[in-house]
Amino acid sequence: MARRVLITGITGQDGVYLAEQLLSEGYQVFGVVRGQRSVCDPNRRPLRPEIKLLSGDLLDQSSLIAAVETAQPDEVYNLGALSFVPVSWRQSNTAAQITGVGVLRILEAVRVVAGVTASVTPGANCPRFYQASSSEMFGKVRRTPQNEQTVFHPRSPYGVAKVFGHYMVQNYRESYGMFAVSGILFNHESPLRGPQFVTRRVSLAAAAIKLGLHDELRLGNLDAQRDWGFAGDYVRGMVQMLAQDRPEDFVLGTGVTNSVRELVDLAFRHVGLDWRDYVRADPGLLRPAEVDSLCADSSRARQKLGWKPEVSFEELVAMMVDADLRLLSDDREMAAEAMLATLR
Ligand code: GDR
Repeated sequence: MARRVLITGITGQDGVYLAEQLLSEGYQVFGVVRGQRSVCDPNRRPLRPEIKLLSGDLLDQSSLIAAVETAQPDEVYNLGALSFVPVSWRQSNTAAQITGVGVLRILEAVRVVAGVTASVTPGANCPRFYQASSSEMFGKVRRTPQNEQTVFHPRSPYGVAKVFGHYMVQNYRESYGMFAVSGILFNHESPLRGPQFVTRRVSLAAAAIKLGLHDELRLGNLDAQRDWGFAGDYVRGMVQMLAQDRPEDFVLGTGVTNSVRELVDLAFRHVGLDWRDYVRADPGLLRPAEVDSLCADSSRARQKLGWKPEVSFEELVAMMVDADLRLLSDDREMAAEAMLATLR
């Protein structure tokens, strides 16, 4: 019998890569979607038809119980969230409900359907659970690099909500003996990244300007520094975390930090342009509180999981710019227009 997996956030970047990996390993994949499929599929790759989509919402407890009952999963990955950090200031309550309390709802759905109570044998017949925790939880860091022991100091409602979810996972593990783990993932990107995130915004702009479709790029904080890796490497790590003998949290990141300025320089140089001729700082894109710099210490994942990132920052940027050059050259009418609109 094929192993069964239920994924929330299946229409997002990580959901697409994870589903592809698990399908290739012979899993039967179920995805939770909110009534309708995501209309904005940046790379226009439809979800694989083998995936069974179930209606459900992280805001709605009973819909999650129904999804878990239907899927009868061996594993659950909670990748659903309001993942664009700036939105979490404008919709802080929704961010808290989806990104924070949503974790509790899906954990509770798993626990209730499996019939696990504090008095039952720990972990009995209960699906394994993966939570997408985030380096945004570290926020204002005093120590670098950051690992599983680093103290959290989130700087956005998004980060605060992720901390709540992170501790709920730990609490369900300790209260019920569930195999529930959090992967604390640093920024991970790909050609499937949504156009609002900085790497994709830059790769789209570099490609569009090169092709004469656009003439400038407005950005916020050029000094922000992130540890950027390739999403395909990170979903591999998620799967490895659920395959361990014992439930444990892991940090995944490259250990290499670059600034937004360095990202822009690399992307524009890749298409033979000087970024200084096109990039304009826009104070309207600054955040109320910023995470200045992040750098991962993923030595525990490297030792215990044998995980390591395969794609360098330079390769990642080239991959994303090349994909956007293809996207914008292939189809100037439809998808390209929608993508370009995000730069305006
Ligand atoms: P982040 O990703 O907030 O780190 O969260 P994002 O790409 O949005 O920002 C990274 C950094 O770039 C700076 N920046 C800009 N960002 C955006 N989006 N647009 C701009 O124009 C711009 N100019 C400068 C930001 O200020 C920031 O410092 C991502 C998300 O995927 C989260 O869901 C996830 O949890 C973390 O990564 C790990």
